Amino acid sequence: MSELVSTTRHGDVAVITISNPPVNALGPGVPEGIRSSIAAAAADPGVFAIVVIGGGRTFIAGADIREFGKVVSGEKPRRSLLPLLLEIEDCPKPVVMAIHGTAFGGGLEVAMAGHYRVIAPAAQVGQPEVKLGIIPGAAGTQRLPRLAGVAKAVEMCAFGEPVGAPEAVSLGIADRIVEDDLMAGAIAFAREVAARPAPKTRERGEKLGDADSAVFERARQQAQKVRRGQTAPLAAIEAVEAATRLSFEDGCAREAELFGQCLYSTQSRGLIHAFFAERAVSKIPDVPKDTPVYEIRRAAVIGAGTMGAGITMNYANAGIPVIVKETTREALDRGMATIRKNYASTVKKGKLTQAAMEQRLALITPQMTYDGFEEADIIAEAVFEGMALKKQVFGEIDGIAKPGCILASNTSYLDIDEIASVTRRPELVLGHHYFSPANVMRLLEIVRGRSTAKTVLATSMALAKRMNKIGVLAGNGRGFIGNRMLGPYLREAQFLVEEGASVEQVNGALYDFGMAMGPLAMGDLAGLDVGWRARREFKHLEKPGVRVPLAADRLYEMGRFGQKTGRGWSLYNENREPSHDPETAALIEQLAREAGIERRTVTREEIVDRCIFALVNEGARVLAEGIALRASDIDVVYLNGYAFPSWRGGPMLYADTVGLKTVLARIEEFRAGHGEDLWSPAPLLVELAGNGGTFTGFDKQREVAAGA
Ligand code: T1G
Repeated sequence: MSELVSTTRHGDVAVITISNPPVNALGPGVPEGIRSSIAAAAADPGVFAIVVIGGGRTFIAGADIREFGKVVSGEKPRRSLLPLLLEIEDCPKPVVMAIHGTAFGGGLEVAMAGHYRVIAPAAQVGQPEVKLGIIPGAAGTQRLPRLAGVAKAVEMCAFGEPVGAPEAVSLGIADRIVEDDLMAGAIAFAREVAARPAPKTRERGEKLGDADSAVFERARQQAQKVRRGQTAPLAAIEAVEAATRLSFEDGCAREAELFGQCLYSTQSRGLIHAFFAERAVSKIPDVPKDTPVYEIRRAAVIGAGTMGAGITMNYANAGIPVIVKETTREALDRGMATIRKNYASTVKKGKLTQAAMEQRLALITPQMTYDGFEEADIIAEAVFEGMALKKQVFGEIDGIAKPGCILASNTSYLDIDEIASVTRRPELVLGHHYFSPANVMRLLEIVRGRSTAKTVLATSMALAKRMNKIGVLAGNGRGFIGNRMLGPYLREAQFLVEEGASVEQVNGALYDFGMAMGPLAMGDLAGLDVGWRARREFKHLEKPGVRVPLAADRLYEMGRFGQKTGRGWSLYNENREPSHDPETAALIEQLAREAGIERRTVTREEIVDRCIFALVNEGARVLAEGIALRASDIDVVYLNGYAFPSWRGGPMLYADTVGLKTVLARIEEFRAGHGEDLWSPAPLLVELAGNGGTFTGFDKQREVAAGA
C-alpha cells in the first residue's frame, strides 16, 4: 500500500483513502495504489463492501495535468485508466464512491466506475477537460450518458461546467447526499447495499436512447458560438454521440482516438499553459506566502463613472461595505443607476437572486462627501484620467484616511510614484487597474510603486481572490503590462488601414485569429475619446519624425468616438452592430495620400503578424524590464483583460508556438519595411531566438534564479 492510497477497516467495510495533496490528482502511484487496494479488499473474506474516499479537501480532481506535457514530449508513455476502471466495476463487492470537494475529470470517471456514489452537500462533479483543450479520456463520455442521460452528458462534456450535489442526485450521477460525516454515511450506505447485486455503469443503457441527433447538432452550434475556434468541445460531442451508436468498448476506443488528437494539439498546450499560468500569478518571489495581510472590512470608492461603479460592485460582491463618492448629485445618481442596471441584468440572466441583489445594494452607500472615509481600510480612486486631478484627490484622501489605510488608483497608465508623492504614506499607495466593465472582467493589474509595501501587495492579491479576480503584479511603467503592449498592437492596426487594408479586413483578420473583436472595433468600444486623452497625456514623449497613426485624432476631432456616438472606425446602428463607413474609409485614404503613404493590397497574414508580433515584441521588453515577472503573467493579462484566445495560451506562448526564430525573422522584415524606430526587435527576443530559447524557458530560468 503506497502512502498515496491507504486502506482502513471499519468492521466489514474497507475504506480506501486517496491522499495526494493538494487535490488528489491521479498522479504517478495513485492509480496503482487504488488498483492494489481494491484487489486486496476484494480478496479479503472479512470485507463485504468497499468505500473509496479522498483525503483532505477533495475527492479526485482529475488526472495530474502536469503529466500531460511529459506524454506529449515523449518523455513518458501515455497510460490509460480504462483497465483500472474496469477492475473497479468488475469488483465482486460493491464499491461506494464517497465524494466531497470536487470529483472532476478522471475523478468523476473513477467515481462512475464505482457501483454507487454518495456525495457531500457542497460537492461538485464535472468533466472540465475541454477547458484544457482535451476531452474525458477514461470513458467519461461513455459512462456519463449512461448515468445522467445523453443531453446532460453532452452539455457537461462539451462545455465543462460542473453540477452540484442536488443536481447530481436528480440526474442519477449520485445516489444519495450525505449531510454530516461523509465517511460514516458512506459506510452505512455500503452496508445497506452490500447484499444487492452491484450495478455496473457500463451495462446501464436505459438512458442512451433518450436523445435524438438534434441534441448533438444544437450542441455543435452552441460550441461553435461560445467556444469559437476550439476543437475539443466538438470532439467531446462526437465522443458522447459515439456512446449512443457503438458498444461500450467501441465507444471507449473512439473516445481514446479523439482524446489523443486533442492532447497532441497546440490548443491543448495553450489551455494547459493558461491553467498553470493563472495559478502562478499570485506567487511574487520577494513576497513570501506568509506575508501578513491587512484586513479589509470597509472600503470607499471615489468616482461613480463607468469604472467607479464597476469597482464599487466588486467590493459589494465580495461582501465588503463600500461608500461611493461623486462630486454632483447627477453623477452619483447616474452611477447608482448603472449599478442597479448591472445587477438587474444579472438577476434577469438567473445568475443572481433578487435577494442577493438587494443584499449587495444594501452594502453600497452613495454620497457626495468624504464622511466615513476615515473608517475605510482601502480607498479606491477612479476619477478622470489626468495627473493633476489624481494628485489633488490623493492629497485629499491622504489627509482623511486612517493610518494603515491603503490608497489604490485605477489609473490605466499614469505614474504611481508621482501619484504617491503627494501623500505621506507612499508605502500604502499602489495601482489597482481594473478592466472595463470592471464588475465583469476578471483581470486586476496590481501596480507596484517604488515604495509599495509587501504587506500591501499581499493584501491586494488576497483581495483579488476575494473579488474572484485574477490579480497580476505589474511594475510601474507607462501603461504597465497590458496597455503598454496594446499601443504597438493598435498602432499597426491603424497603419495597415492607411496602407490599403479596410477597417473590416483588419478587424476580421484578428477576429478570425481568435480575438473577441478586432483592434479597431475594440477602439470603438472603449471610445476614441479615451484613446485621444491617453495620447494627449504622452504627446511630449513622441519622437519627432517617427510615423504616428493619422486617422484616430481626426475621427475624435469630428466627434466620432465610436459606439457611444454611433460612428468611429465603423458605423453603428441602434443595436451597436457595426457596418462599413465609407466616410471613414475616404478620410483614411485622403490622409494617407497627403502623407505620401503608398496604398496596396494587404494580406490577412500580414495583418495578423504585424499586430500580434508588435504585441509580442513589446511584451519581450516588458518582461526584460521586469514590469512583468513572467511571460506567463503577460499571457494571463491578455487572456483575462483583452480577450486574447485562451486556446492560443496568450501572446507570449503563441510566439513560442510559432517559434521565436520565425517571429524575429518576421519582425526584421517589418523593420526593413517600416523602420528601426517602429520595429527594432526587443533584445530579449533576439537573445532567445539566437540561443533556441523560449519565453516559457525564460520563465523557468527566472524562477530558478529567484530561488522559487
Ligand atoms: N493536476 C495537477 N495539479 C493540479 C490539478 C490537476 N488536475 N488540479 C489542481 N492542481 C494544482 C494547482 O495547479 C495548484 O497548484 C493546486 O493544485 C491548487 O489548485 C483522464 C484527462 C480542483 C477546482 O481540470 O479545477 O482528468 O499553484 O489553486 O482554487 O479524463 O484546481 O498550489 O502549485 O486551482 O481550490 C481534469 C483542474 C484533469 C480540474 C481546485 N481536472 N483543477 O481549485 O485550487 S484532465 C481538472 C481545478 C483529466 C481524464 C482527464 C481546481 C480545483 P499550486 P487551485 P482551487
